[in-house]
Amino acid sequence: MSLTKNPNVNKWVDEMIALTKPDKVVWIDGSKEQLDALTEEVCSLPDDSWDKMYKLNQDELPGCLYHRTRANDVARVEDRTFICCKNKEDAGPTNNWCDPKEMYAKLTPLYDGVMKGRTMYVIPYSMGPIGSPLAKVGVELTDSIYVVLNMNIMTRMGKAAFENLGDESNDFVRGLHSKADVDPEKRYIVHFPEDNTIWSINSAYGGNVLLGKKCFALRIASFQGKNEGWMAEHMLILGVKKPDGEVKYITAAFPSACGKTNLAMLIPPEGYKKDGYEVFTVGDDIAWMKQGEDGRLYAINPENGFFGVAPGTNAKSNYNALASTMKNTIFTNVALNNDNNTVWWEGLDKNPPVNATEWKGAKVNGVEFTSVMGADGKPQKLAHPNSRFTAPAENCPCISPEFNNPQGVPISAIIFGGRRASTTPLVYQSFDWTHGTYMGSAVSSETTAAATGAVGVLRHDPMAMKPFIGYNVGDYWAHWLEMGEKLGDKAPKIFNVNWFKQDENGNFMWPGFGDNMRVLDWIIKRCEGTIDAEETAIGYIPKKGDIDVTGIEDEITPEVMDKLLAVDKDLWTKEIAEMRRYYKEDIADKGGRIPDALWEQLDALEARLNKA
Ligand code: GTP
Ligand code: SPV
Ligand code: MN
Repeated sequence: MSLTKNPNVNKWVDEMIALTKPDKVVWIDGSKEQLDALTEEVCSLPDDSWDKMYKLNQDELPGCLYHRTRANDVARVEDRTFICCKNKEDAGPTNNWCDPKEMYAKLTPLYDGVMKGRTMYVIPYSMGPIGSPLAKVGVELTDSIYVVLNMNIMTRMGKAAFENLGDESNDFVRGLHSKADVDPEKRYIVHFPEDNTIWSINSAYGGNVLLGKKCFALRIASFQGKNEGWMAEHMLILGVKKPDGEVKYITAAFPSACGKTNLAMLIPPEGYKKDGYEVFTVGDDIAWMKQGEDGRLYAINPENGFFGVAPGTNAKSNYNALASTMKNTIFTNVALNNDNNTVWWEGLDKNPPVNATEWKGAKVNGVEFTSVMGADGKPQKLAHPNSRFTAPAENCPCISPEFNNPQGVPISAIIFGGRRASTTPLVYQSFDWTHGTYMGSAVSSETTAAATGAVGVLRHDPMAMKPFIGYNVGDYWAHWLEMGEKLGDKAPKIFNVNWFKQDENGNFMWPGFGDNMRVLDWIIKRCEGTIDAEETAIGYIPKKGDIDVTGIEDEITPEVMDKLLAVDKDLWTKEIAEMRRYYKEDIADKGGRIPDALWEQLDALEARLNKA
């Protein structure tokens, strides 16, 4: 029975029932009894069922569950992701586009009767704290219990979301998901921004099916933000508590699998801890930001949990993330240790289980699995490189006391970054907001396993939003410039970082992780105006000795620091030439409406570099 009187919701749900023809419809109220019953049901499915979940060792990992997706369904599929608005130009050159009428006509037969013999779950959810002026409501219809249980972790799910929507509002995002077919050629992740609608079919991977996340909170929300005067960004939000007790809030946009979760949960090095520094997590992936009454930019995390990359997560690299996964967490595509029914992934520790099940479901008893070579000639992995945990934010030992603050937190600095083996220094600061917007537009990064396709290829990923901007990228940049004008001298300062610079031997030069605190420290001091900087052609960089290396002097000698902060004229000349090509060929020539101010920034950067 429906959980709301809202006729807009009920009419749409009825239409989708008529289309997908489920045997049964269950409205998700979010109660413990209902979720417990669904957990029992999904864990009692036969082993070969696509929705099958397993209970893990309930003494060591209470409330934790395990799931494997199909081997061809383990990451976001950008080539099958569409923005369908009336005018092609409004989708712009970074999106696949199709006319909405045509796309509805193409997908309707795929959904027709797709839930016959299945149950439809109606999931009401809020992105953002219930009652926050920045929060928004979505409803996802799905035939997957795995999706319901994940949405329960990632969003504020249940009846309260309908109470927030009210009995009349039509301002909710309509999501329809079905996992009908394993054929990746029939997989579609489709957004209709002008209809507040998302249709996702034939995937079970998180980024494609937890529709509150990338689909709503970035692609649809970025479009809403443009129209309503706020911003939806692929950014973590953290608070740094300083020795004087003040907390400074920072957001950072890095592409997928480039270190947001890690930075958001950073543990400062010993010296900083002793001085009283502490880091609090507000969010690890998405920020919704709006100007507050005092004129500053405020951010909320629309999510309620972390959908984090498992490999590489360990007690040393990210203690807080690991601790977050110790209860009520869902693990997807990691390996099972069959001796004690717990989970394992590469980088967790140096003891891969021998009696294991690898991520595709094969038992590997008795063999040293990591010495088995795959078709690519590389050692096979027990866990998929994009295996993930879905963990409740409340589990995080360093969750911010402001996590549920409906007003959000005031942002002092915005950081861009990516994986760059060369060229980009460890840190630099923009001259102003407009220059910072240029810097964001110029982010490029080596690709990772978070999306299907080749890994390690340098690609442009403006503001780390390339796969997530729900409209024309040029208009998106214009929106950034407009926000800067509105914020004026209260705008956050803008920085760029690169934790991934490599030496001649291809090793990372910077220790990263907790030691990134040393860079945050410089950034905060720049925001406070308490530290000077060196002006270069590309922006402000730290003066010699201004990045504190106490405790890592052996590794980060002055020579290494010089290399980390170097602005190499030849490399930057190439970078600028590539940016001209990118702006012109990839964006402007393909209908990207680049604001004049950004072309001027590129010209000015080139002129400064030529003079240097
Ligand atoms: P998404 O969830 O896909 O958006 O990823 P993310 O940006 O949150 O990335 P995450 O923090 O999960 O890190 C991805 C990978 O980068 C992991 O393998 C980390 O171990 C690695 N990583 C994170 N921070 C650092 C760092 O400072 N230095 C180095 N070298 N690696 C890092
Ligand atoms: C990303 O790829 O940026 C993620 C994981 O955060 S997913 O939700 O799958 O998009
Ligand atoms: Mn992400």
